[in-house]
Amino acid sequence: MDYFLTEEQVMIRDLARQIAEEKIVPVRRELDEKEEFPWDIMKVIAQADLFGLFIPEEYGGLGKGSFELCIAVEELSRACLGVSTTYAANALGAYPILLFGSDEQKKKYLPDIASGKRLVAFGLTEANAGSDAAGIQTTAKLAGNEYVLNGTKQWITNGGEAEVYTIIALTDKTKGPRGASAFIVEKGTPGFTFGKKEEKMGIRASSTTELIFENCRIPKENIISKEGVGFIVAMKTLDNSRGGVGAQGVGVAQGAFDEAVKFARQRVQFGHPIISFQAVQHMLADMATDIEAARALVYAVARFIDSGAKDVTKESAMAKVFATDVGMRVTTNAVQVMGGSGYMKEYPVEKMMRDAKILQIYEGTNQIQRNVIGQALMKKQK
Ligand code: COS
Repeated sequence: MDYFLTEEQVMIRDLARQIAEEKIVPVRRELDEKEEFPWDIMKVIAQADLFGLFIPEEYGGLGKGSFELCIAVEELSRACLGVSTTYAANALGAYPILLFGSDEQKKKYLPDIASGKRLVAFGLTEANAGSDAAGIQTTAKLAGNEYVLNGTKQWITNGGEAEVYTIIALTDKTKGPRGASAFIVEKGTPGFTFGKKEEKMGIRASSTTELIFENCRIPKENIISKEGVGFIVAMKTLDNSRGGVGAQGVGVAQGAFDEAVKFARQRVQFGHPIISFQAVQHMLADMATDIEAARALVYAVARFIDSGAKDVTKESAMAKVFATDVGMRVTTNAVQVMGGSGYMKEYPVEKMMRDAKILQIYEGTNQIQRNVIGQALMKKQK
């Protein structure tokens, strides 16, 4: 379907598609098997200027928005969710600075993020604070001109590989979410180390580690905004990034669908290509419809975010939940259409199905997204 992209948006899409086809597809299986971080591909993405898409020009970016970011994420996700997660998590890590950072912080960090010189990661989740994000226990105590951080963040995408970390920690333990604050912590700061790299079912090219803070002292100026607004920083960050997770769902679904159609045209059973059987056609028809509906919603929400709308919480949750459920459903059905072949590593759809599962879990489970949508509906009724 024609989404009336501008010439520039078509260029971004084509560039991301070219990187996906030429640089990612040939190595995705190996990256998955070896759990290898895709540094070579990150360098290509940096050279193509795609890290700076959503960063304002005054801070070295291209000055585009969520929409362009979603287009790039979708194309990379068509080839490999492990790679696209690495790329998209960088935006997630940058949003706290972009949305709430001071001009000095933006000047200091955003140009390197835009150029791809430094990767960023976002640290909110902890062992006992996943869906219950307000339950974090990591603390940041002011001591003179420094904050002292203690605690452990869990399952942090780009952990160990990123140079810059945006971290949510409690400056006042008695106040719950209102006692949380956001900080910038650089790799190499004494007292800041990484746990082991997690072994995952999917997105195995991406890095996932613990972040361990033991009396880690950072300059007072590294607080983002001010004490007490860390939870808002985290929630607004997620409001901005969840559409991108939706774009990952669209991309992986499209990638798996393309494989399923190609296979169904070639595979002959009972004397006919299996695509000629109505049972297969119906599955493919549902997959195609799902993908188009998900894409339309993700694009609409990304444009809504870029319009500067104040409250996008409900809509970004809708894009995330719908498009990632589509991602799971379509990849699962692509395996089904391809039968035994779909289950084999020789074809990419088994990896796509494994990869897609995380989309229903990270950046807030799809059950939490439904809570968020429900809460918003309740508020509107008041
Ligand atoms: N924008 C601005 N403020 C928000 C907000 C948003 N999107 N969502 C919540 N808040 C505010 C609330 O208004 C409330 O403020 P007050 O204390 O001033 O009233 C505060 O934050 C706490 O909100 P709430 O009471 O809804 O928090 P809960 O403890 O019930 O938790 C959340 C609900 C939103 C945290 C939960 O539904 C959620 O999203 N969990 C998933 C977290 C997540 O995505 N983790 C992934 C980690 S990053 S990969």
